[in-house]
Amino acid sequence: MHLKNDLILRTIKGEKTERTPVWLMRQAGRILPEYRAVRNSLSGFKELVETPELAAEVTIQPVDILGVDAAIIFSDILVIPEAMGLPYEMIEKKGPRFPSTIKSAADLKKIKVAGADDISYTLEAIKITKRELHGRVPIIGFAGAPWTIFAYMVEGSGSKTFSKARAMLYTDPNMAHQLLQMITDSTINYLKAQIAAGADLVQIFDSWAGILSPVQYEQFSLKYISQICDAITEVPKTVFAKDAYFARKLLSQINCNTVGLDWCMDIKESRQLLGENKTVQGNLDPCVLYADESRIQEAVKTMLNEFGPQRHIANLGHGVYPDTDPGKVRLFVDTVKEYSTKIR
Ligand code: 1CP
Repeated sequence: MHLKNDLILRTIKGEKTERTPVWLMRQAGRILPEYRAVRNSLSGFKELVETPELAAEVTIQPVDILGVDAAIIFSDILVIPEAMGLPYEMIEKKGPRFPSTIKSAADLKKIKVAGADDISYTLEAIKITKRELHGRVPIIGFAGAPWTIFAYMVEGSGSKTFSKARAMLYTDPNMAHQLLQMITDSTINYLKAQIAAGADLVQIFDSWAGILSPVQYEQFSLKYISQICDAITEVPKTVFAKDAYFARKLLSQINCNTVGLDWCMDIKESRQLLGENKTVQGNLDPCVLYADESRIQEAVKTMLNEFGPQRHIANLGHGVYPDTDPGKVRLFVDTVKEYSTKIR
């Protein structure tokens, strides 16, 4: 279907655009009362993820209410472990938990490489979203980076240190590589199926990139992200490696189109390290949105001036925090739209 708003896709190609495109990581869910209304009518998060009509509804809400330039499909990175045979629970107000985890080589025999059929609910949600959006904005498909998924499968939940997951890189690196390869193959199958269902671009979230040493990052994370980027040739790819400031030079060399920056990464230095062929995304501190309106506008303008008018997709430096006022998010979006038009 013809896209009425393809600003993001044109920006990714390096074309001159009339303004800077904008969306927010974690824009679907979390902040909107309209989302909570849908969510509270159900047994929990998983039911929403697994009910395609409702997942599509909350995917489209931010497009209608916030005016963003893309819809990101409502799902979670943890659908991949579940599809591989390691189910998760989502504990209210606490986060994900895996009743069983990967501890030994024997555990690898109990899981498999996931195929697209194992996550049909999200694919169906993308198809419905595509139909209902009528080409208003592109749809972003996504997956976790293999290292970040590995971290949850071994650790069993969120963690400050992910010490079980990191320990395995020393105690049994061969097994770690086997698991990472299985996750990578599953992720390629899944992303290709998302694209076939209608995703116009895809983002890989490496939320726990920053807890590895630079050498480990190259061996245990980037290697697999790079395989995914090489395998996905159908649509543009964005890699967001949170806290991996040490990896920016390496990221310039892999086959992705866009690199996401968090707010601790210097914008000009990142541009230099990434080179002229990458589009960059980010990177306002999500905490800016707790400030008063004039400060928010000021911070957004400073950010836009630093990135410059081309090859920039405006976003936060991580997901929007759940208690952010949707009015402030709307102000962020509107300020990007207005001010970026002026600096061309
Ligand atoms: O915009 C969107 O919200 C789209 C859907 C989306 C995305 C892109 C969700 C829904 N989760 C994610 C990605 C995701 N999930 C990441 C990568 C991005 C990031 O770093 O924020 C990670 C690490 C997760 C894992 C996860 N899922 C956590 C973090 C646990 C930890 O280690 O601290 C949590 C709390 C979830 C639950 C979750 N996922 C999504 C929502 C809306 C929720 C909250 C559940 C609810 O109350 O409804």
